[in-house]
Amino acid sequence: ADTVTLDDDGIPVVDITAAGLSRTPLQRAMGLAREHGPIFRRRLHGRDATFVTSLELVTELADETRFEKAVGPALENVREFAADGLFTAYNDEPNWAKAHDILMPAFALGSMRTYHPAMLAVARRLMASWDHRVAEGASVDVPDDMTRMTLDTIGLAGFGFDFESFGRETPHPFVDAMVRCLEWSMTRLARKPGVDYTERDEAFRADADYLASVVDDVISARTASGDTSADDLLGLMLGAPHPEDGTTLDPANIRNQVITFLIAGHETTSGALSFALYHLLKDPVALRIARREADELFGDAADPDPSFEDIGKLAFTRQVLNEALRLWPTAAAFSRQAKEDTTLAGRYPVEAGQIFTVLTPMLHRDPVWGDNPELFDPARFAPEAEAARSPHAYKPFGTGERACIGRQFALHEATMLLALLVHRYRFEDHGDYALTVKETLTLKPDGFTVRLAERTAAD
Ligand code: MNH
Repeated sequence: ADTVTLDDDGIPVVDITAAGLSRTPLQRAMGLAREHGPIFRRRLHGRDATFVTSLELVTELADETRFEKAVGPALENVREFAADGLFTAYNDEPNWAKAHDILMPAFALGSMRTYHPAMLAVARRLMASWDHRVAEGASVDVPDDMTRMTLDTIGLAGFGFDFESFGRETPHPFVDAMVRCLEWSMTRLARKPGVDYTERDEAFRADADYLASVVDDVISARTASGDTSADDLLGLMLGAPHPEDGTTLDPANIRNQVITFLIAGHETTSGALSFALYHLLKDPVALRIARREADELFGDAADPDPSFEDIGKLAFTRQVLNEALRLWPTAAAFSRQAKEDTTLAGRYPVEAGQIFTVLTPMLHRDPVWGDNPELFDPARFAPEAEAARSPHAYKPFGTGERACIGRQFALHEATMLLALLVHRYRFEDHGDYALTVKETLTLKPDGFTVRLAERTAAD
């Protein structure tokens, strides 16, 4: 049983040491928020983490004059294998601003146009694989295949490197090693004092070394080709001078960036697509609207050939993704620290450096979302509805200067794939799937399979 006390400021302190951290710490924290309110401290083996969930508090934490990104305990663990890569760099680490400035052009709108053909090519790989499944009457493992798709996409679009995930029975070993490294980062938070974790740490080190060896393959494939003209992510990392001081990234940092982008560039998008398909499977009305939108764009084409501009027309499909990321933001927490002594919500004194972790799925269930926040409803992201709501009510990509750099990349890739899939297939909920969410630092539907059929005139 948890022990609950109040600290001097009236914030509930929930000691969960007796029960320990479950295999689903994020969902456990969601439960604590439901019970103890919009701000609470979770205490585990004497270590505290402060979680916040309300629009009121997050609006303040998003104020960049008073708060900034914190590399919280979980990201400190990720630093063990991503070091000063963009995601895990400290704000004041010079390589953050340097890499940010050098890599920003790769995420401008014009760059999405250059990634579009690779994204479409990989979407077609997925459909070719699914067409075989249709012919066999077999089901597909949705998160596994979404991971194949997003890994191949970031590999090809960002690095000109082909993971060939659809040619494999099981996911590329990069994925398994990465998942174990993320799991290690998550479970390390739950360690009990006095227990020997050497074996786990050695296994982690072996996985991290393997990830680094894949990174070396990716880099040497490019350097061996002698191609220095590519303006993709890797081209910028290897050769682009900083716009102001003309320096380039150093080799150690390049490795950290490659590993960061290979992971950040596919793992969360894969989960987002999986949750979106799950919700479409369970919501025939939304599926019908998404399908009509895709049909209007693609007509009867057996193999549609969407242009870059076409994807911008898939407004409802984009709303489906937004809504899936509302209920299950796949990078489900981010942390903020005070830049100076301040007060939160006019009543909680805060010391400089103090860290708060935003529990995004609960922010996304704040009363601002109405009285049925659990309901999947893409209409919440109709333009009028969005305009009427605070921008701080929705933070699946984090906030401020350190928000997600790959947001447009993810949304372009995912919107296109979702539209192609609803255009091509009928989905059968053959196992009457009940959602369980698996946590490996990021979120994915666990054991989610569907059976596919070709669409008929009646669909
Ligand atoms: Mn992404 C930062 C969520 C797709 C690369 N990303 C973040 C943050 C969130 C996030 C949340 C902020 C973390 C923090 O404040 O500590 N990202 C997502 C989600 C998706 C996603 C939910 C897909 C859906 N991200 C992508 C893709 C890429 C990418 C795709 C690359 C191609 N993300 C990053 C990088 C950062 C980041 C790099 C760190 C940016 C910075 O700190 O400068």
